Amino acid sequence: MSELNNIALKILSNGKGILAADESTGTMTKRLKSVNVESTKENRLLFRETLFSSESMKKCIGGVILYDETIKQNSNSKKTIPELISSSGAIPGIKVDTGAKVLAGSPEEKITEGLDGLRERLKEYYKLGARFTKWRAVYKISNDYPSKLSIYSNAHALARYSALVQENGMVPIVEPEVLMDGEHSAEECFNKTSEVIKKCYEELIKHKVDLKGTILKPNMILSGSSSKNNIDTKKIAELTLKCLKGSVPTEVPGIAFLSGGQSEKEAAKNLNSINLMNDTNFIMTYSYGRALQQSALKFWSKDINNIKGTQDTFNHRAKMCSLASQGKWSEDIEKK
Ligand code: 5MM
Repeated sequence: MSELNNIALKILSNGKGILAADESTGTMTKRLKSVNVESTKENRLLFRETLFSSESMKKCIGGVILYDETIKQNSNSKKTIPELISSSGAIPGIKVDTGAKVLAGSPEEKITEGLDGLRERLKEYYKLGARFTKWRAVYKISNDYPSKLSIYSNAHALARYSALVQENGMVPIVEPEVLMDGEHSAEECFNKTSEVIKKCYEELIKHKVDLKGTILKPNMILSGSSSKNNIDTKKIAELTLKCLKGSVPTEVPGIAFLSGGQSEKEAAKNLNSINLMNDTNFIMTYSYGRALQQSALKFWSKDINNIKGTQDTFNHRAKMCSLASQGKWSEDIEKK
């Protein structure tokens, strides 16, 4: 088994998933402002370090995606942040794209940038302790979108990124996020997501990426957030599995979903339904940002020195996600 495949399995197996704590400073500032906390370097570190030293890191979190600022910081215990994460048995990862920018040729859409100088940055991140990376492409759904241009150009960038990451001894997370925004139906989300994912693998294969050493981070198949035709969790699981079975090559070891604006509870419930029905060999787990952090952030904002209370709140969420990744979550456990 290849070293990269081992890393991917270590991150995703045994009821573990990924904590996406890679908000860029702009996004983190929005999150902190929403709970009336000033977005200083110290506060961003304090919140993140509080999560990274929680008990649930040992049982529920296989990998943490960091942002450039955080991977270079030291924790209170004088360990570097990657050392702190590794000390609980989790693997440090790093977001390496530089953001989604206007796509020339289709200005309503976005192309993710960051390929220039990437090889050099990867070498630096490896030295800092990263063993996996993340690159996120975003697609919106409407009558005309995503366009063929955005589907192709983002897939091409994801493939070039993945090849460079493997060249440097790390596992690339391939994140093509079809956004929830809009009035579209779940069937439209299914069709567009399938097209997007198939194109990504077409490009990854062309670029000779070893699929066994990659992780897919997709959206679940949901109806648009402004749609009036919501589908139930069973249908979400059915469509999500059908989409992934039809578009993801079997060599890929695992799939770690993004939460994409679902509530914490929805994200756990839907992942649980997916695992109850999972008849594939793919590990199906989480790579949640908001759906792991929201309640903890709210709690923390009331008293940023209440480390224990914040960690208890985070531990509960992490446990719910971990149970969901094994099909063992329930409404009753959620309330405890
Ligand atoms: C954690 O948020 C990441 C986005 O940060 P920027 O937009 O600032 O770059 C994001 O990529 C995240 O990893 C995924 O979208 C999953 O997060 P959610 O909150 O959707 O689970």
